[in-house]
This record gives sequence, structure tokens and C-alpha cells, in this order.
Amino acid sequence: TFKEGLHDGYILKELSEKERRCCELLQHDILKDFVPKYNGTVKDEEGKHYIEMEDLLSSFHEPCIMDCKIGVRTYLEEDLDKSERDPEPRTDLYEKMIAIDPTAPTEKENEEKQILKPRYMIWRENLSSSEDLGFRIEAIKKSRGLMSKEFQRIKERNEVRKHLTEFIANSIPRATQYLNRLTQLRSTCLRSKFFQTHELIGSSLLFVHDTTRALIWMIDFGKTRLLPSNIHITHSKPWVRGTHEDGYLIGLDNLILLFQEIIND
Ligand code: 4IP
Ligand code: ADP
Ligand code: MN
Repeated sequence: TFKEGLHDGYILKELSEKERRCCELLQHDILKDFVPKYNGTVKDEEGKHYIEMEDLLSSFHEPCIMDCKIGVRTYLEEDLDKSERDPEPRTDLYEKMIAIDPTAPTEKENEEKQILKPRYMIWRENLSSSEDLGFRIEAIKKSRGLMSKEFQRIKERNEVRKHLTEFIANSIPRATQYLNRLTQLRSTCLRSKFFQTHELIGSSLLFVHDTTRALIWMIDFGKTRLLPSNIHITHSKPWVRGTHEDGYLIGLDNLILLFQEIIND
């Protein structure tokens, strides 16, 4: 879905003003080494706008890639409010749901063949490891292989661990590289102004390795929001409506624990 950027080693992602704002702020935050470089916006021939950002894969040789969506909650509180005020049931979400599990919809949903977005998102969190571990595997691409997105039902800790182990091809040195990067990311998050003042919803960690290197970046800030000034979050307490907690550190801590387990076994 991304296009080639104007500059070498850069790609274009469809512009969202909220994401653009985050990319810009992050260039000046201590998290800057953990996010793609941002090079401003671009307009194409048809007048569509994009953000131009670093292609994180460009310096790798036949990379393996894993996208982990971080957080216990994957939708915004404002979307929940909106859905209650003005419910807009969707046919596409009903169809995505029955494609994963035909028995999941309620009787009413089956009659209407429609589903509300928060209901779909919460169901996906519960079906996967998001709810319990604060992260889920969204996609994995082994070098030269195809991108697989068949991880919707990977929920149990041991199952998740099995997929992580497979992703790193059982390599302890690689697990150690990833673990070091995760612990650096964690300590940088704790000191980051950006992290202290934002809720990160639906954001991912992109794991990328080849035979020599293994790195991790934060990506996808489309649903990252500045917190109201009177609200402070821990990123690690469970979400209760109104708190804006995102569970980002729950996910990061579980990833750290899992890589430690893989290394120590
Ligand atoms: C998708 O569900 C993902 O959660 C998308 O998030 C989300 O986009 C989609 O909402 C939702 O349908 P599946 O992963 O089960 O397909 P992401 O793009 O980060 O993976 P939003 O717009 O919430 O970021 P809709 O409303 O775009 O369909
Ligand atoms: P969306 O908002 O459409 O979900 P994302 O920002 O999550 O888009 O990106 C989707 C996928 O594109 C990611 O899983 C990753 O594989 C790839 N991707 C995203 N950003 C980059 C980047 N800067 N460099 C290389 N690949 C990227
Ligand atoms: Mn997204």
C-alpha cells in the first residue's frame, strides 16, 4: 500500500494529519532513533497527500519482518463514545468476523449481517493475545517468503512464544539483539516527553532482521493522540474507561519477558 518516496530509501504513506504531527514531534524526541526518519509531506499528480518516511527495510538484505501491534486496547475512547451516540454497524466488519470465526456473531448480528467497530475490535483483542499480553502478532514475513497475517487466533503465551522463536529461526544471538533493543526502547520510553504525553493506540513495533542485524522500530501513529492536559497515564495499568490507559508497557514488558525466556531455555 506504500509508494516509493521521492528520496532514496524513503517511502510514502497516505497522509493523516494526526500521524504527521506525531512523526514531526518524534523527530525531536529522544525516541527519534526508534522511529523512521520523517521527511515532510508530498503531493502526487492526482493531488493526494503523503508523508515521506524512511524505508526501514532498505538497509537490510532479504529481511525477515514481524509486525506486533502493541497495547491492550486497539480503538480510541472517542470512537467508543461516537459508536454509542451514533451507532454505525458495518457489513465489512461482519464479513471479516465470520471469515475468522463463523460462530462469533450474535443472533442479532447474523440477522443484520452487520457489526459495530468497537465490538469487532474488542473481539479481535480477546481472540488474540492483545487483551492478556498487551500485544499481538499481526504479520510475519520470513526472508523471501510471503507476508502471513494468519495470527488472529494466537492468544496463549506459549503459542505466541512458539511463533517468536520460529520468527528468529531459533537463533539465540538474534534473540539477544532483539532483547537489547527492547530494553533500550523501554528505558527510552520512560524518559520520553512524547511517550509521557500521548496515548498510543493501534501502534506497532516492526521487527526487522537479516543474517547480520536485528532491529526494532515504532511505527503507525494513526491513532496516537495527545492526552488531555489533566490526564496522566502509566501505560501499564489496565484500561478502565475514561483513564486513556493504552497498555503499551504491558505489551513491551511481555515481549521482553518472552525474549528472556527464549534465551534462557
Ligand atoms: C482493522 O481490523 C485494523 O484494526 C485496522 O488497524 C483498523 O484501522 C481497521 O478499522 C480494522 O478494520 P483487522 O486488522 O482485523 O483487519 P490497522 O490499520 O492499524 O491494522 P483504523 O482505521 O482503526 O486504524 P477500519 O475502520 O479502517 O476498517
Ligand atoms: P496502516 O496504518 O495502514 O496499518 P502501518 O503504518 O501499520 O500502516 O504499516 C503497514 C505495514 O507496512 C507494516 O506492518 C510494515 O510491514 C510496513 N511499514 C510501515 N512503515 C514502514 C517503514 N517505515 N518502512 C518499511 N516498512 C514499513
Ligand atoms: Mn493503522
